[in-house]
Amino acid sequence: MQKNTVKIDTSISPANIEFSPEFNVAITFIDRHLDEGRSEKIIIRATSGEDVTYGQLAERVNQSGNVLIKWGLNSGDRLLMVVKDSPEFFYLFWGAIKSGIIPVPLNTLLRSNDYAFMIEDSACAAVVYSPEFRTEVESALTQITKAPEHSFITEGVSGSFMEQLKSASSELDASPATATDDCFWLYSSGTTGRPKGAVHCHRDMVVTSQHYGKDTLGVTEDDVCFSAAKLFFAYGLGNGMTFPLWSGASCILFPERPTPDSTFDVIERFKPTIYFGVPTLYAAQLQVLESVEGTSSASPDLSSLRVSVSAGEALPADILRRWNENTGTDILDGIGSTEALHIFISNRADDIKAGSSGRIVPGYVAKIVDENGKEVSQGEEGRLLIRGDSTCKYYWNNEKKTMDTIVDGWLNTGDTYRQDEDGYFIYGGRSDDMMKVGGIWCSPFEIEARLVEHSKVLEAAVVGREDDSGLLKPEAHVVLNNPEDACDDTSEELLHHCKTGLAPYKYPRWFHFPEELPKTATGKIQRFKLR
Ligand code: 3UK
Repeated sequence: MQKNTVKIDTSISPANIEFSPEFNVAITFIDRHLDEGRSEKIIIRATSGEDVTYGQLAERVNQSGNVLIKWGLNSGDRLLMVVKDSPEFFYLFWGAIKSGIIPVPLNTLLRSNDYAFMIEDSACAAVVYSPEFRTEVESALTQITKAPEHSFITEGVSGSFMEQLKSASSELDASPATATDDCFWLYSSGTTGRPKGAVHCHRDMVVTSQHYGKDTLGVTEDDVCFSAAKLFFAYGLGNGMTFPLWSGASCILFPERPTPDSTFDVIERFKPTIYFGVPTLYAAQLQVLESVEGTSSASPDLSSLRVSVSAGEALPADILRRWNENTGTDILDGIGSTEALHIFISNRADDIKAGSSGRIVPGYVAKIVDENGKEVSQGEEGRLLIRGDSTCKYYWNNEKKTMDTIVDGWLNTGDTYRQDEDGYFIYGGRSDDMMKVGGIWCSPFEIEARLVEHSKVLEAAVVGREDDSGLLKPEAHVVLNNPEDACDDTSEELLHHCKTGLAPYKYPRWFHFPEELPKTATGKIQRFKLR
């Protein structure tokens, strides 16, 4: 087989994917399109107004790789990216991979102490960030003892990455790699401890894009993908970047906060065929759709959509039903994870069961086991383990978590599942205390830790409680030093305290002020009693 190529045999299911012995994934995702005649086709439509063709993308990826090399980055070095959804994200990510540098896209909603941890944990050679995230990133850089050698702003200042890119050479040879060499990382949140860097290899994006993107979702060259979930999430990275690239399709990049109004506006203006959201956003969008019904305001025009996708947390059956009623199209719920890179159990356009996560995606194997690791019988709940060729090899710098999570090639999802009588997978909650809020990890311990920093708080317990749409949100039970402080003003004060110290989505939606918390004889808080 020719260097840097991949052979896909779709005559069998799951499709067989064969990699050439030397394989750098940037070639098949970026350079391949020039040989396939797509140079003039638009890959990126940025909502800021900029369009990028496949030809321009390939050229700028090469220029980007050359800038990174000029900065002194070497093969194997980590490049942390705090970058908004924009063409630069593509240039940096693929320019790094093509030159053997490991890009690590980070959640742009985090705070300086989170960034400080990841800068130190990754021992990265450089951090690159959009001007919007300057305050938090620069503050992180001053907090750490050993700052990375380089830090750069993507655009808008003299000497920025984009400025340097313009004068860089557009010739770049791919750094030699194999399909199973380390390629990029994604950080995933932990229950109590710090985020863990999931290390993915060159083949992983091919595997998810083929087995899920093409063979499950049916992305074709004619599709236009719009992901409300940002590129730094594994979910958004597939939806908004690797799936369109793999199929020769296009994507819409929207750097702002996804709200019902902003997402409807993007859909009306850019006419995507596939929309990728999360349950909380679908619930908010439905509120808008249902409130304009019977009024004189026009309903947003969503007629370009052929299908939508939901992931991040379970999609309540009622949201699917109402979306279908309001738009005439379906939402395909599927469960994925950062460790698996994308969705491994999913509904399909021709096979939907509302309230379920669907069936296994071809190319993956699932089993549901009891606490002794023995498979449970059909219908019984247990812990979901999966296997497939896109799962991360290990967590960086964290052997213990790696050993707990990846056992004999099986990935422990940490989720409780059962298979119903028809074989559909039904979500039954987490096996740890973590919760998903708006599809994003939220650790109750982290919110509790912030609450107890407040001078009025003695102790706190945070649990997940379902809102009106059946979606989990944090609820705080706070014991005050002075019980007489219990009032709405204190709730407001604590809310403000959380919103300033934590990522903006990690705040309790409800406050209660009990006199004490339920505890075991040994003093452990009994969260299940609060739930
Ligand atoms: C939960 C779901 C029920 C579940 C993700 C699609 O969410 C993604 O990755 P994360 O690492 O979280 C993984 C965990 O989230 N979850 C995700 N989807 C569902 N629970 N129904 C669902 N449909 O606890 C899982 O273990 O943030 C989603 C694609 C790529 C992803 N990384």
